[in-house]
Amino acid sequence: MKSGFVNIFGRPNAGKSTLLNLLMEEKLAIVSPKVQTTRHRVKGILSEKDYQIIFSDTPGIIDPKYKLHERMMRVVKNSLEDADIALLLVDINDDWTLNDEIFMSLNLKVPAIVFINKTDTATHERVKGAVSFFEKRNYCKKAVSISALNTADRGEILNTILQFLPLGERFYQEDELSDLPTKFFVGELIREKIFELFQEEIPYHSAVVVPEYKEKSSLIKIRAEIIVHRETQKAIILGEGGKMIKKLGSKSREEIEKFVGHKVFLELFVKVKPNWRENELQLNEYGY
Ligand SMILES: Nc1nc2c(ncn2[C@@H]2O[C@H](COP(=O)(O)OP(=O)(O)OP(=O)(O)O)[C@@H](O)[C@H]2O)c(=O)[nH]1
Ligand SMILES: [Mg+2]
Repeated sequence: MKSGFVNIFGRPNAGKSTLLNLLMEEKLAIVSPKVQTTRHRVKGILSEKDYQIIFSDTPGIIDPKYKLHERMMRVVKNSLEDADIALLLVDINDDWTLNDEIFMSLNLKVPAIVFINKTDTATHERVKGAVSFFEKRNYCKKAVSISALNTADRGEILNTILQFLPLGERFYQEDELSDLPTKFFVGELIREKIFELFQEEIPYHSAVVVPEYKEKSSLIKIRAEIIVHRETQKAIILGEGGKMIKKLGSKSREEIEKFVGHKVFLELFVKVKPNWRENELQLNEYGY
């Protein structure tokens, strides 16, 4: 039996959350074309007959500008400490040298596999170049080119990881998928729709909390609050005559129903908390 923690690191937008979802064959982590989507560590527990892998998706590595960012980078640091294997993810179209500098600065003490992602968007030559660039690096045990959007790549990715996974017993029950409560995923799915529907600073100035999640016989009743910095942002989220929040509500509800496999009644509220990203108490309250 093999078992261990396999934590995914990389720059924002490299495709870390997409990779977690591919490996889990389940949408556990939210994804968007915008940077800095992920703010938490999201564990995905993959249990098979002869192995258990506890994957962790982490926030993209950045220079922190706000207390929120500092908390996000703390998540990265904690994930570095308990990893058995580090998966370093690079967008093939990103600056390789910059990625390399970041990977070196992590001072990894565990085997690292570099996955060069989004190879569906690059030429064969460029892919070969990236593999040979990274496989020469000291921290890199193996460099593999992948596309996290291509389900056909899942088998090879898993086989590569299994080569480095330590022997050991399971850490979690076989039927556990994650260590986070359903409420967390509900909040994240709403946040994903905020990334999809709103532009510029709005997704970055928003947090979502779920104070109520009640299972009734015929449906699940959920109350969620969207926290923003300013009244003007609240007005944008509400939209003219409440048009936007209605759209956000129905898109979120569809995703949540898919996730929980049940009919959902979702109520959304918008609250203004100036500068919540810099407020320790509010960051605690919102789960960061
Ligand atoms: N073409 C292509 N797009 C991809 C691939 N993998 C991910 N993407 C896209 O890249 C964007 C970013 O993906 P995410 O999974 O959110 O990236 P992330 O690394 O988790 O980003 P942060 O959470 O912001 O750090 C999304 O639009 C994905 O659909 C891939 O293999 N090929
Ligand atoms: Mg992510």
